Amino acid sequence: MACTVEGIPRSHGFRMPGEFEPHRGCWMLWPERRDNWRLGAKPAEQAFTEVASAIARFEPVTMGVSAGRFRQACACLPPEVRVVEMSCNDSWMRDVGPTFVVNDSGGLRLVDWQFNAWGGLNGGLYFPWDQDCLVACKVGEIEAVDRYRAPLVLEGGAIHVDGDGTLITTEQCLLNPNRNPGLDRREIEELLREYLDVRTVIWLGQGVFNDETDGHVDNLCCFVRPGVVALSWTEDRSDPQYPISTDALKRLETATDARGRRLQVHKIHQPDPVLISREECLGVDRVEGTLPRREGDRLAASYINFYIANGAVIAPQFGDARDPAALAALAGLFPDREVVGVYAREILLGGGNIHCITQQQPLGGTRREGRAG
Ligand code: KQY
Repeated sequence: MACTVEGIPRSHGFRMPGEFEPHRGCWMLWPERRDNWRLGAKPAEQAFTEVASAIARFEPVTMGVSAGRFRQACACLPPEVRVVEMSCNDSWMRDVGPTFVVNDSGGLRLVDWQFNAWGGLNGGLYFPWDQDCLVACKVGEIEAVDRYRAPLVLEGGAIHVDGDGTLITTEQCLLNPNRNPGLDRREIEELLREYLDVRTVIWLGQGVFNDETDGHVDNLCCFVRPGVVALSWTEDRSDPQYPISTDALKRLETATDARGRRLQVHKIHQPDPVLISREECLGVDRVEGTLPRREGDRLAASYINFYIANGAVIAPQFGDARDPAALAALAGLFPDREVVGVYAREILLGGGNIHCITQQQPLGGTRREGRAG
């Protein structure tokens, strides 16, 4: 059995590793909501199966599935994907799952954040979210990993770390009054330091235009390795994304990380605007309290929302003319990994992308040379 650990990870020698560090495997959740995924979630299930299959070529994948969908998910997924029964309100493992932390002697624990469905009753995306709140704990029980309960509303997609003391996030999300209204920037930074063992927090402003998560950083910018980030970009000055990306660029170029390095920023041009079609929005069940899908609404499409697996990068594709350039850019940034594109429009229609539906479980910590205490 796993237990709840009193105290804070930093003082016990635990830190959140970068996603590019070695993994034990990847966790996902099967699409659940008919008021989020169109056509009874059939197209989404196909897309989730493609993502799981792509990742499973490189590391073990576990899919959590609610009881009612269990047999059907088993029939869809390839045998190399482990399927476990796990209730959830929907399928966003990045946000409802644990954040794993490691220490230098092979220990692994997890941080179980507070979750309020991206804003609770003040702009949240659905109600209720009681089952989502149990997911991190259930993952810990299955893996026998002890957990810290963090007194902070935070989704995994709201942060990226370099594993070397630096975290990036957005003001739009983490300072949003619908997450932690009682905490100011300094108090939030202190909790991030304590629970993830980071020393430097780099604040970007807004997330990707129209991102319904209130601007998760994982759709805008991520670490490729310490000192190097990728940023979603547009050259179109009339696009509402332009001021967002230029502001982020300015902040990244003037920031220094926890080791005093200047960041190298690589721009990856976004696809042309992706809009919801009439047919797509008609396929979604309308339920009061869930963010409605409307014809013509722009989706927050970005190539940054990729998953880094052992030896691979699994990247979203949109059927856009810029898809090949994005894959080539990622191949240049990750020369030692295979870059695998997965057509991800169906995931985007649900409000996120590949990074949002995955959560890495790192290998237990290994001693890394040169790491400052
Ligand atoms: O991390 C994410 N992008 C989650 C989005 C939730 C969308 C619910 N419609």
